Amino acid sequence: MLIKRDDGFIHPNSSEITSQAVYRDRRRLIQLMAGGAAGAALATWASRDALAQVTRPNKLAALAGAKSAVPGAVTMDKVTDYKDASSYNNFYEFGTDKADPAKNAHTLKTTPWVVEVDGLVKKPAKYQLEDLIKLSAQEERIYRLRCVEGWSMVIPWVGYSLSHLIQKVEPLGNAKYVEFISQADPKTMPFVGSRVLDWPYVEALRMDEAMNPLTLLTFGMYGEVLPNQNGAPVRLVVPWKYGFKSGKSLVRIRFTDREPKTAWNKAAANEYGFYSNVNPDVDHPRWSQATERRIGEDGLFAKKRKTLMFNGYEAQVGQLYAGMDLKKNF
Ligand SMILES: Nc1nc2c(c(=O)[nH]1)N[C@H]1C(S)=C(S)[C@@H](COP(=O)(O)O)O[C@H]1N2
Ligand SMILES: [Mo]
Repeated sequence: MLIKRDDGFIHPNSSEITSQAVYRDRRRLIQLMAGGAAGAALATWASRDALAQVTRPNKLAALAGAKSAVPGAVTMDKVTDYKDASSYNNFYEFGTDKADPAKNAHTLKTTPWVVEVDGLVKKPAKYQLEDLIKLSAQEERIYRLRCVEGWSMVIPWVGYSLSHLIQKVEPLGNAKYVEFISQADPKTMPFVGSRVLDWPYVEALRMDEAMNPLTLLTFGMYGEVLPNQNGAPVRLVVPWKYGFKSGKSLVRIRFTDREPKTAWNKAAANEYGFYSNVNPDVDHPRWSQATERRIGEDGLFAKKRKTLMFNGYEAQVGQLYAGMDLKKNF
C-alpha cells in the first residue's frame, strides 16, 4: 500500500520497502550473474566459511570493510589460507628468505605512523595513520597478487581506492607519476643497510594507473589490520602488476613530473622494468612467466596455473596501455 503525503511524496509502507529491498538484491544478483560474477560471489562466501575454521593464535585488531562494488574485486579462486599469506612473504627490509619477514618483522614499530603526501600537489599533507584510515570508507576486495618469481596468492584486502587520497591532495597539471616510498629504519628493520637494494624501497605508478579504482591503499587483510610482514600499517596493492610494485609500510607518497627510479629497476634494469605488468608473453630474462604456483597448493600433484594477462584484470586495466608496446615497456 502506498501512503500519499500532503507534499505529494508517495511513501511505500514497510512491507513494500522490504520487498523492494529483496527485489533490488535479486536484481543485483542477476546483474552479477550476467557479468559472470555470481559464482565468484558464492565462492567468496564459501571460502569465508572455510576461513572461520582456521585457528588463529595471534588475532590482530579488527578492520572490517563492506564488500567492494569495484569490478574485478572478486575472483573465482579460493582464498589463500591466512597462515600461508602471512608466512610466505617478500619484504627485504627483514631478510631475503620467504620465511624471514614473519620471523623478523615483529621489531617494526607501527605506532605512531605518519604518511607524508607531497610533491606536485596543491594540498600537501602529513597524515597520521588514524586520519588516513578515516579518509574514505574501508572496502574488502579479494585480489590476486602475483610475484615476479612465479607464485601467487588470493587475499581479501581491506582498504580504499588510492584515487580518494589523490583527489584530496589535488595534483597539479604537471603531476604525471606517483612515487611510493617505504619506511627505511635500520633500528627496526634489520636488513636495511644490507646491499641487496638501494634503500628506501621505492615504487611508482603512472598517474592514470594510480587513479585506476583497482589500485588499493591497503590497511588490512582477512578483516584485520595488516600483519607487519605483509606491510603494516599501510601498503599498496596493485593487482595487475607483479607483486614488487605493491610497496609495503609506506611513509611517503610523492607526485612528480618524471618517471621515478624504482628500487628493483635500479637493482637490475634488464629484469625489472617500470611497468611490470603481469604478462605471460614476456619472459623474465632468467625464467618463463607463462605459469605460476598458487601458495597453499604446492603439494606433489598440484598443477601450475597459467598466468593470465594483467593477472586476470585485463577488462579493468587493458585500456591503460592501448597503443603501447608491452614487450618494450615490460
Ligand atoms: N617495502 C617493501 N615492499 C615490498 C617488498 C619489499 O621487499 N619491501 N617486496 C615486494 C614483493 S617482491 C612482493 S611479491 C610483495 C609481497 O607481498 P606479500 O608479502 O603481502 O605477499 O610485496 C612487495 N612489496
Ligand atoms: Mo615479488
